[in-house]
Amino acid sequence: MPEPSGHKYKGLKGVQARQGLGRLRRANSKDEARTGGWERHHDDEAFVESHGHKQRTANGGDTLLARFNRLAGLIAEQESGGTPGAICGFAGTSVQVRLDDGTEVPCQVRQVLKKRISGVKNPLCVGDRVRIERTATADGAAPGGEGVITAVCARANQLARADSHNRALVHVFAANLDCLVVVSALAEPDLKHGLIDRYLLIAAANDIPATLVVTKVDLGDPAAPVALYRGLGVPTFAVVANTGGGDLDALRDHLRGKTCVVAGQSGVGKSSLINALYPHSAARIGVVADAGHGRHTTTSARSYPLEGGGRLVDTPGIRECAVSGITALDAALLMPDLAALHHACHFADCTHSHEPDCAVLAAVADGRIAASRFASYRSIVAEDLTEQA
Ligand SMILES: Nc1nc2c(ncn2[C@@H]2O[C@H](COP(=O)(O)OP(=O)(O)OP(=O)(O)O)[C@@H](O)[C@H]2O)c(=O)[nH]1
Ligand SMILES: [Mg+2]
Ligand SMILES: [Zn+2]
Repeated sequence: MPEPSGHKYKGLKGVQARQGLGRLRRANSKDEARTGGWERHHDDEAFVESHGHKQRTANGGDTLLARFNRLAGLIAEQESGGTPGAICGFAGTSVQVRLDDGTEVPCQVRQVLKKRISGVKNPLCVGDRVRIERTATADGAAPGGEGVITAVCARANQLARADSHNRALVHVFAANLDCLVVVSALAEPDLKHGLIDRYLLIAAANDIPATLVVTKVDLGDPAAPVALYRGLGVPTFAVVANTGGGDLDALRDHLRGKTCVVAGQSGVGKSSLINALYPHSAARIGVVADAGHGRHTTTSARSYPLEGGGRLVDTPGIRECAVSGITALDAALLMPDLAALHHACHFADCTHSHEPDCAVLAAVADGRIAASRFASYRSIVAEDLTEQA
């Protein structure tokens, strides 16, 4: 179903395009129908029933996130004790929690907490800040080893995606991310604007700041892509990942202390990059292990500490690069170069395809918007977003 046309987006004029959907939503908070769909979930039947087909056209992670944060707030009011930590992985039925002193404790999730956040398939994910209580060991020794998660904190953001086989399902892969590091080789394999632009859009839609790393710059001149993406406000670094050249030191400084997810096509040099950046980190194990075959062995996310602070989250969720859960209009508003001209189009809900007096089409024609960016937008709309309409 197409969105009704009208003035609903007029309030977005002048809103900076670097914003994620969450903030766009808040600027548009009256528009309830649009915020319903992303949180639709297969075990949330009541919600599905009450909202009907409208959800198919709605989008974004904000409602799921808002609901999670509401529940987390309620729980926190009653569960103030315990030791704070963050979820760093899953092992069988236990959740690995890393305490602030670095100790890792395998934990169970308190039953009542599980119940309260029902309606979400995977209520807790890597990156969640939690509180735990230590459970005494069987031999009566001091508490240690095992614990129970009693409360979870509100999330700053989350990396979520509609299931590729069932668009009604939402998977949350990781929470509280500071950076999505998009890795693309200049050559071998060729730089793919479509892939970079998709990852940047996924980051924007999930409210996660993105950084671009162009690898293999020993094989050519990265000036054009570096200028393009820096011009879009994306911190961009040109490196030789395998021998450690280029902007590698600047990249390490940029990432210091951040919790990152690294994304990119096979063979672009992700493992080489992590090796070069963090030669002594356990992070190498997870990311290096996926080289070549065996990439399906990692089924759940895991986070690793990095030298100099920060964490690297290894999640299979980022390997599939398709935009989902947003409309064409959202996509245009989340791409800063298109969004900057959106207000100048004749129609407030212009999709920049066939409309008269379209400022975006005019800018593509005279080169103010890069042809590659507009091609990405069109292909995202045509290939990624149509099935959800
Ligand atoms: N010339 C050149 N080769 C590189 C560079 N970075 C990585 N390579 C080579 O590219 C190949 C792939 O690098 P990997 O680090 O395994 O790539 P990856 O992204 O981890 O690949 P997957 O694990 O399959 O996803 C290796 O042979 C590297 O030595 C670079 O900056 N320049
Ligand atoms: Mg690798
Ligand atoms: Zn337009």
